[in-house]
Amino acid sequence: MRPRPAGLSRRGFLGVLGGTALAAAGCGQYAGELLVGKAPTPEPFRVPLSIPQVAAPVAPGRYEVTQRVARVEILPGLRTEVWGYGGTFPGPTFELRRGAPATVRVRNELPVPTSTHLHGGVTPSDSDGYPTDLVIPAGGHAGGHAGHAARMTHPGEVHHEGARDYHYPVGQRAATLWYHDHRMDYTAPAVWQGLAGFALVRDEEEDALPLPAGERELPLMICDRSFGEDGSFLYPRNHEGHDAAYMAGVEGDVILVNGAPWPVAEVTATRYRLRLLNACNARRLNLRLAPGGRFTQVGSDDGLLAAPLEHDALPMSPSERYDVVVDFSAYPVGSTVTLVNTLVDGAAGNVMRFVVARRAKDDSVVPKRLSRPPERPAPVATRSFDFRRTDSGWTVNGRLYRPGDLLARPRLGTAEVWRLTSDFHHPVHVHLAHFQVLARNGREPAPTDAGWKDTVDVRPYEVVDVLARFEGYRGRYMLHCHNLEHEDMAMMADFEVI
Ligand SMILES: [Cu+2]
Repeated sequence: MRPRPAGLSRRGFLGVLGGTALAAAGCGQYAGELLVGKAPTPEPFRVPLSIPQVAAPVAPGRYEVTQRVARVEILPGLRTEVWGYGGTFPGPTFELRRGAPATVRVRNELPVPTSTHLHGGVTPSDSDGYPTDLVIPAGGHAGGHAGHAARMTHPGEVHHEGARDYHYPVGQRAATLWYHDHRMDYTAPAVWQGLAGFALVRDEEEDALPLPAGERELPLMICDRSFGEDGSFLYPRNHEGHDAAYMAGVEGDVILVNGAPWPVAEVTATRYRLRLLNACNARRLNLRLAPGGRFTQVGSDDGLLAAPLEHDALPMSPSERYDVVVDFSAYPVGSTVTLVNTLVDGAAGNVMRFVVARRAKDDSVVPKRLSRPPERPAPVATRSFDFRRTDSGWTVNGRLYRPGDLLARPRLGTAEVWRLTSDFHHPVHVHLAHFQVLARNGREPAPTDAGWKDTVDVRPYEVVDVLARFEGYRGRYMLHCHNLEHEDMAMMADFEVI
């Protein structure tokens, strides 16, 4: 391992780290730097898969959730302190319906401020989880917190004391969304500590499809974590800010699905719908089924495809989602099917296992026509966004993020081509605007780029053109790298829909 320079502030990490380490990381499949855990590695495929609880409304269209510290068993026999929505990791799943607005009151009982972003949500600007729009912990704890420096305040910071309401009109198509913390400078450690969950939007178009449902529809949040000897989450952040050894991003050595290490799920020999989410801070995945098999993709980040697509492998950068159907009747009863990540050898190359337990009746079908997604509108402008490490850090168009600095002012109701370029692996996420990938390096995008998306994997020295639709609301939004360490190190930019 490289020696770790001590005590570097967010803006002080430069200079210390030579170009060599980054160059080495950039040319491989690894987006981040591995943090080696100290707890005994659990035996894979022993812990049963669990499905997050569905949030119950307190009144029609109204939810309340409290962010709090909890101690949960993740590694068998050990306790891990998590920061969870509802005290769970993942947080509860919000089942939303198109056309049914929802208000979620988030109460903060954590030792730190928070800001909640509904990822993929077409949300009014003031409920979008802007990084300086903060819920200050109940009891007025607005200062520093254990192990971290006293909190900097940012110009224009907004404070909600103890709790606030987020308003979600839910005017969008059925899709697999997720929510997570989005606070300025601290998103990566807060999400690592557990602040993430699913939000599933459903609609009539989806209801009419005979896709697998009920117990045969599994939301699967995949993330990596490293653990201390006592079972605590390890995270390489020193008292002054980011640890420069992890400038590329933090990768854990234990793979969790819905908060369980390398879990196992019993399935019947029927079709299952898997809603896959890469919720890792920095780790990219390339998912396959072993001993073989195909994924039938029915949806992308932000909704159902027009028609299903077959894939042998699913490349997933942080925050991308794939909505797929796997037909377990293709495997003998009694056999096992393992979801693997082919980008890495060893334990972290496993994700989870399915055991095909018995035959069962299956009325589900994947129809040839799934939905009528919005057409691609004609673009009215082209803009370029370059994601790059410069002498000042991780930048967008050469700039470190400053709240309020606008890089673009697209018009509501129009579409634009956004050209995304990079020097490294940068999963680029755009708030509000859904997009389609038009081209990679001037050529046809990959079959796995299909559909309306909000996050695209921009690989080292790649040029990715996307067509973004600015629909829904005027106001201030952002685009940023969803490698959460890059994001915290200022690889973000604001735009305003006018
Ligand atoms: Cu990045």
